[in-house]
Amino acid sequence: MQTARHRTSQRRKPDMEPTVPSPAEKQPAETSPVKESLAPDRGLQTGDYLTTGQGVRLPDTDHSLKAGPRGPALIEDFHLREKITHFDHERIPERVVHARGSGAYGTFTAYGNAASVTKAGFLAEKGRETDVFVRFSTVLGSRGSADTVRDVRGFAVKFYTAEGNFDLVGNNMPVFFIQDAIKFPDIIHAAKWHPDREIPQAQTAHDTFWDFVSLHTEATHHVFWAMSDRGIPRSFRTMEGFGVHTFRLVDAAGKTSLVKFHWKPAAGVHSQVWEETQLTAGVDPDFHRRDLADSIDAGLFYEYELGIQVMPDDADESFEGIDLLDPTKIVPEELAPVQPIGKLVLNRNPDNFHAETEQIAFHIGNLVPGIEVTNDPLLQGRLFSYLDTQLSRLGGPNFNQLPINRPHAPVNDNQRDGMHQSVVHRGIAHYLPNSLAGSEGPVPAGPENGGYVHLPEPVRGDKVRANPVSFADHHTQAALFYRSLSPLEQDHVAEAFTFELSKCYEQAIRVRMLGVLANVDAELTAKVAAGLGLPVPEGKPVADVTPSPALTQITERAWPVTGRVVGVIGTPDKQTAALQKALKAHGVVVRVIAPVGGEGVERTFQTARSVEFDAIMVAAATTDMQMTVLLQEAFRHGKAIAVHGEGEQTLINAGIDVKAPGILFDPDPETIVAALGRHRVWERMPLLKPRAS
Ligand code: HDE
Repeated sequence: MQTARHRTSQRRKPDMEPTVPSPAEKQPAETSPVKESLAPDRGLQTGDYLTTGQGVRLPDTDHSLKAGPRGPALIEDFHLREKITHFDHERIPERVVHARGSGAYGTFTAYGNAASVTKAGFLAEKGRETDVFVRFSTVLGSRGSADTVRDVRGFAVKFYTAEGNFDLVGNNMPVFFIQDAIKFPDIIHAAKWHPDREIPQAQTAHDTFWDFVSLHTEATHHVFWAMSDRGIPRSFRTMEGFGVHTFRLVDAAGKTSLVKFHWKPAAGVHSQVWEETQLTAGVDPDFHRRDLADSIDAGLFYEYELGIQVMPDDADESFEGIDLLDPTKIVPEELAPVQPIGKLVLNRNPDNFHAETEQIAFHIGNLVPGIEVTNDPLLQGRLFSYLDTQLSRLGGPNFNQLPINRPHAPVNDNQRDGMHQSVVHRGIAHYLPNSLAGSEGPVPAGPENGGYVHLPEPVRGDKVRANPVSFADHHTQAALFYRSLSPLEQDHVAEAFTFELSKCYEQAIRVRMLGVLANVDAELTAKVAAGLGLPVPEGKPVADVTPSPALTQITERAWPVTGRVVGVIGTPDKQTAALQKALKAHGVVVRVIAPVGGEGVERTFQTARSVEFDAIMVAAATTDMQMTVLLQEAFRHGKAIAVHGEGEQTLINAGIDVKAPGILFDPDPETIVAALGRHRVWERMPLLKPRAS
């Protein structure tokens, strides 16, 4: 039987048509298939007919060549062998960390004020626009794991600048687990799945992770971030990004500063709640990547500002007592404000996940003049790792020729040959110095011609395997972070530690980790110990810290609501239709949820789940069990619920207290927008039934 696809292609080009091109069909010389195949972005997918990889036209791709209809298959079937062989090799190794990700293209526009600290043109030149590709990722899970797990998120940005590629390969947390790159294999071995069964997937709630962390206190500050709401972002649109390390910027006059890079989301920093993340992982494992792609398709672009904290480049490379080479420390924004230096808008989806998002190769050593690295020992090791890992992931040294990795600046590197070489290099003198290439060949560029000249820093020291003493305090900034959070966020941290440690099998690990917490904060330790049913250990909690208000994400501020999703239960009437129109004008996505499908209905009672929506509007009476669950979850997760007409009865049927905060009767659009802008109805959260102790 023929497939639909086969029939379609037959309709377009009936079988009786000649399979060899007529003279009129032959393409003119300037667009010959040979030339097209050399245009790297076009690939080989040209012409009207299905062909083999060798360009031979094919009459049938559904039946292998057999000795009679009942077989056996014949080895001379070059089409069968080629098709299956290619398929057998379609996958490449996933990234050893950050395997699951999704990305988008965008434009970065410089404000120009960074000229005071760097000569890097894409930052210093006011109004200069630079193409970028951003890949967001989780760290621990495999490529097919869920988006909404508790984990660090990667925030890697490739700037295709006129001076060459610059990669800012950051995370959504400003600190890291370890201080020295040599421990990276250890922490990742401990954090990923257990090697015997490859479980658990994409999470840290297991013995080896907490074993490592409890034995290795430099991870303490980082796990506080991971256990906080930062570990479960609402979307990539609502998370900050951090360069983590301190970089050294050089201005046009050669003056240097130490800086930390920050991405500030225009939409504010918002997270899911824990139960919501778990439900989402089942209902829509692609929640974050879907939101990114759908938002861009709808023109609801993600926006961020790039900012820098600027610190003087003093001899001891520290600021206000904080060692700037220690990647487990932040510089509180109150001590060094984040100064915005440019804007990033993500405005184009990739066309092909494999070619673009999967094959993009970031490298922390992709630097341009005006940006230098520091001696942060974590950063130093990364300078080795990123190039190296591409050799096994992308299969050889020519991955820079892939369209997604190719600089938007001229490349003339004298590199030749190697696996998957796609350039037909000309000439014989691919070395320097030479007297044969004449004016064709590349010449070294001094600083006057934009050459990258490393800062001539003196380097001297005894060979040692040791850390500076200033790296030794592993607890103060964990306390600083925890005590800067709102009480609700602090509760979430306590619940997350309790949940994760409860998932360990070994009691000794729980006890040891409680001992670590006891050296940070007594109240937190008591809460976690109570949850675990363990005695509160003695410790030396951090005494006084000055909190950093910039670290809390629950504030009075109402943020822009672009891309937020409101679910409307019931067929819209005139009143709700007007409300929907007004919400859409704010960039809110409105989805109608009706008993069955029909025009304008995007979800049915059977397919809708609460986790897809940031707020709900109930405009119909129903006792449908799934709507009851949806409303109860939305209520429990602190989402605003707008009520129209018979909708009140639906809430009562679901057992929801209609007098609770955030139940909005016949609200005008501005009231809903204000509620969405605060992300959740925070006042409702403490009133929800506390967990039985
Ligand atoms: Fe990475 N990291 N990393 N990392 N990292 C990789 O590179 C590594 C670190 C980060 O979307 C790998 O191409 C070492 C810090 C992101 O493609 C690998 C160390 C930060 C991504 C690698 C670190 C990051 C990676 C795996 C300790 C935040 C995803 C595949 C010295 C500032 C990039 C690849 C993408 C990916 C090594 C620590 C961020 C193996 C050895 C700190 C966002 O090269």
